[in-house]
Amino acid sequence: VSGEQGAKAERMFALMDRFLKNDPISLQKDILDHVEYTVARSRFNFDDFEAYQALSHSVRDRLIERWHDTQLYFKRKDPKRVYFLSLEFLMGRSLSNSVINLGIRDQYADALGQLGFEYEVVAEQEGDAALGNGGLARLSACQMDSLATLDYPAWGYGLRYQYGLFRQVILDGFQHEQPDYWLNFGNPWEIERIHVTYPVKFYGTVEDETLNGGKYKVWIPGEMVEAVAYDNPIPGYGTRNTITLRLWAAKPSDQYDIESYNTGDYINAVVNRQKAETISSVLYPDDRSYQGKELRLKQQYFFVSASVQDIIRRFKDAHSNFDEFPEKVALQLNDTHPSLAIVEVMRILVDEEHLDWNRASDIVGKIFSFTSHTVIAEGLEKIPVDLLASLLPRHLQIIYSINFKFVEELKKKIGLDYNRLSRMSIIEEGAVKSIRSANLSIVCSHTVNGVSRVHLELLKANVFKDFYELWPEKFQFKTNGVTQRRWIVVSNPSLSALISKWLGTEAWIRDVELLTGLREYAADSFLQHEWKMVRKVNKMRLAEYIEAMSGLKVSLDAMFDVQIKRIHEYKRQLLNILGIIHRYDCIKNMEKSDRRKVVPHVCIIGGKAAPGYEVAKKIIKLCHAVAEKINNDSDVGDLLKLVFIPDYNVSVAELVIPGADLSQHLSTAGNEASGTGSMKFLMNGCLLLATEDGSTVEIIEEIGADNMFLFGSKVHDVPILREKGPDLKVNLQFARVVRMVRDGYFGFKDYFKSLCDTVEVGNDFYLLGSDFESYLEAQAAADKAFVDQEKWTQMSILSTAGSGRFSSDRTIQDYAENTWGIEPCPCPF
Ligand code: GPK
Repeated sequence: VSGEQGAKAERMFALMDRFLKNDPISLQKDILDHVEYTVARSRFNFDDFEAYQALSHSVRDRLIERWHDTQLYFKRKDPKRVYFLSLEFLMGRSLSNSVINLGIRDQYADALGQLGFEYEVVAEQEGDAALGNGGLARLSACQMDSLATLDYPAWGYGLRYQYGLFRQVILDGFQHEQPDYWLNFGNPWEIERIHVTYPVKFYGTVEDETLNGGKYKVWIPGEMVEAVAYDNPIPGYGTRNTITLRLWAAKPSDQYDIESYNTGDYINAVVNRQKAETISSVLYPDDRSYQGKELRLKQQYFFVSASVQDIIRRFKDAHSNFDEFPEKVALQLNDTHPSLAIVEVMRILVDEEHLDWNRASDIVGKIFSFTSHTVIAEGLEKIPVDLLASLLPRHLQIIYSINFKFVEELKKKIGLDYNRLSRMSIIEEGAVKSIRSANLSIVCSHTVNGVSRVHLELLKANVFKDFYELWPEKFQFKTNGVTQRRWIVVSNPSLSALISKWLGTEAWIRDVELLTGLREYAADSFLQHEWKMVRKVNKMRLAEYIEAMSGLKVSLDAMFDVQIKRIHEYKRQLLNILGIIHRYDCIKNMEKSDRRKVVPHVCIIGGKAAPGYEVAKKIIKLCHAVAEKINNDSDVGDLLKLVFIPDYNVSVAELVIPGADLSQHLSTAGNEASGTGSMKFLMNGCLLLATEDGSTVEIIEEIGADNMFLFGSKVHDVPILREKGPDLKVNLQFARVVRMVRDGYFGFKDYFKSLCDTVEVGNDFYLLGSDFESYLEAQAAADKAFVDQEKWTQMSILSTAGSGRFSSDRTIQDYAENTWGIEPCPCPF
């Protein structure tokens, strides 16, 4: 830049410290400045939380520098970008992740130390950002980290809920839900963009309009709210690239009022205006049942409309011809929740940009890709037509048109097979006429992805069979992955240091395949010794947490045996608890002299139940009732303990996973689309006890079946077993433990009756009874392996060594190359 502009830029440049410095003195000064000017506390007197606030603002400054440079660079280069649309992002804490990705963790730890604070204690002050439910939402977060690290020009789009996933409080062993008003303590990780706003319309009518001889539809809305952008910078590791997660918040609109002010009731008019904000107020806490609620549909459309407007605005800043749109834009639908984006793009192109229908639909077909995360048909989302007709009348018309053209084409290909036509139609006729979001997504996307190999096979064979037969080339899979930055480097710093020491490099943090280099040393007694020490320290940390939380003292010599994930019948936490009852029963009936041979277990279970999911809530209560009995039985002592970890979330996972010896993944085969928790345990050298479901099948290929404890019916057995009906040869051990619960051995006899009914012969949909024997065998195999600590440690090292394929870096690179068609765009400087 030259001339006046250039002179101005130069003067600005000279006035600013370019860039912020990261030496210990500069960092200390920065922190103290933020204590004084941002937090407004005295620099002579501030506590751990205020230190956290100041520290995070100082980190934020550094993030912003890189974020500006990256955004400017992307703008200049104008590469094809991917827009990742997801209704849920489970980000957890940001501080440690940021300083590690920025490469300044140790410098900050030193700086804080000089100021008399301990880094770990300060970092613990941060609360979790829990804008999601479970695996699907955490996957989005891991993928954002990989997108940034691999320098892809990517944007995440979502909703800025004021209330995240509920806090789980346990009272008398029962789950209670409390609101998570997470913004109460401020959020230094977001940048409010008060000028980046878009109007989002709802309700109203559609009218015809003639303009320059063309006929168009005009949507006259009945309500309008404003979407305001909140940008969350996402730093990559080992790169300057820092991308954006843009979350939308709803605000009342100034252009259009919900309530007219003419009535003279000013106070009520203002109060009604404020209701607009409810759209982004609360996350739905049930991730699998679709209730056809208006607020949920409003949330979906709200975030999708704002995102699409933003994407089109950015495109139009640099281009005038929409035929170039697919060369610049890839839109990724994270499950069907954002599927209205398809319709919104159509609406804007046709109604507002006045493209003809075929041209618009051609563009749409080139930009969308869709990933499914579910296996079962009942899990597929449906939108009642009545609801859509009232909330988004124009979108309903567009969906009808899309469907009409699709069905016409389909008839040409498959003839008048009405059963098949009606199965494939986007519209479901029936008692409640509804839109099948998955059908809409498949019809309008160029690619449909599954989240593991078996998942794709199941989709092809079952729920998406008709579509697979029609368009086999559309269907792919990208096995899920998790980010080793958060799941090793942040959560397990000592293991991370040990790995780097033995590999002689930190390069695995970006190039995780290098972990295979550990295989060479798996039998090395020096590595084994150090490995065991690291694991012991992590177990100690976990034991301290358990004691602080529940008062229970646990033995570090015991096997820490963990199952943490959302509570669902298909994930079979009940199988685990029944197994624990069996273990308890065995110990009680054993000769005292035999007890020496028992491998002591600390069984740890954690997870939230959806507030309306009765069976899941009973499982939580049963876990507490059993724990109460076992933990107070002095006769059993350290041989068996059962702990329920309340309020399981990302930061609890970061603490629990590194301290686990064994982790359990018990889904009935064919029910878990992928599973990602197992990958985090694997990276941390925890052994898996699992069914051959979802991504476990691929984990077996990578680390070998002899390096884990597998059990249970296989994917293809399950339908046969279900078909076959009640198994007359009921496992006696299973019948006995269920009977113990039924008979009130753990109290609450009446309350547990319906829970016991779910696993009774003839009713046992998730096949706990049929898998019980094999489950106990796998448990016994794990116990046996644990006795040989040398062998166990070797298996543990081999688990970490084989975990590289399960990095989200691999998943994202595959998406980038084979689904989105985007290339890295590393920011220089
Ligand atoms: C799948 F369908 C859903 C859902 O609503 N929520 C959710 O967390 C999970 N998922 C799957 O259950 C896991 O198997 C999978 O690993 C994860 O999504 C990410 O794909």
